[in-house]
Amino acid sequence: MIELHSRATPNGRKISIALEESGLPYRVHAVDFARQEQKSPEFLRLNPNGRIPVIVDTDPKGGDSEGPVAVFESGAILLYIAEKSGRLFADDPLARIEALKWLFFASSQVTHIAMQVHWLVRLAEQGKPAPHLEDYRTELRRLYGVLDGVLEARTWLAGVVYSIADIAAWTWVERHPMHGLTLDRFPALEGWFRRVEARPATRKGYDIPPRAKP
Ligand SMILES: N[C@@H](CCC(=O)N[C@@H](CS)C(=O)NCC(=O)O)C(=O)O
Repeated sequence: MIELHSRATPNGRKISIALEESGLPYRVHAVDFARQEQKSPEFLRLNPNGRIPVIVDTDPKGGDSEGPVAVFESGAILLYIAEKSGRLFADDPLARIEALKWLFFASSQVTHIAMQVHWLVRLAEQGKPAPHLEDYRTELRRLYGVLDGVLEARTWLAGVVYSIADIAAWTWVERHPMHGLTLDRFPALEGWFRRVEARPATRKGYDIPPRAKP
């Protein structure tokens, strides 16, 4: 069984969406940021970086480990889910490299620049200084252009197979309205965005764990 410790944020959603796609059984543990549960000693034993998402596989197969395995960093968790389920990743070695290229691009470039924009927009909303917000927005728009370029000739980021690379990029592109951006100038990206959005697993995984009603 996979135990998912998460929250419905862009990085957390990557994992709930991938788990829904994978068909693997899992149980959800909502992490309460208001109570700083992600910084508790118990959580830090799972992820010393004190951030969600984290999974604990109580029944890992392969490797030398006999006990549960904890995995943190959304990109590593996505790979773990793809390997364990045999889904969301191509079989052919070259196609796997193609998926890895875009998984790393999404997990590093897109995720980190989008996170900068996210936090700066939040600061601006609170009336606080948000230095270099426009610079980060410009860079995020440039990254949208890179995604748009590759998607002009393909259905999914890695080619014909829907993969963990698509999920890793989608949850951050999904925040474009909050980030003050549109997809209007990126028709291929917009088409891909709608295709991922329409998948039943995306719809279901998006609200896992459900946000507490205010
Ligand atoms: N590089 C990490 C980033 C994880 C991350 O930043 N998670 C955020 C939520 S989206 C978090 O836990 N924030 C709470 C905190 O920083 O205390 C990953 O991809 O898993």
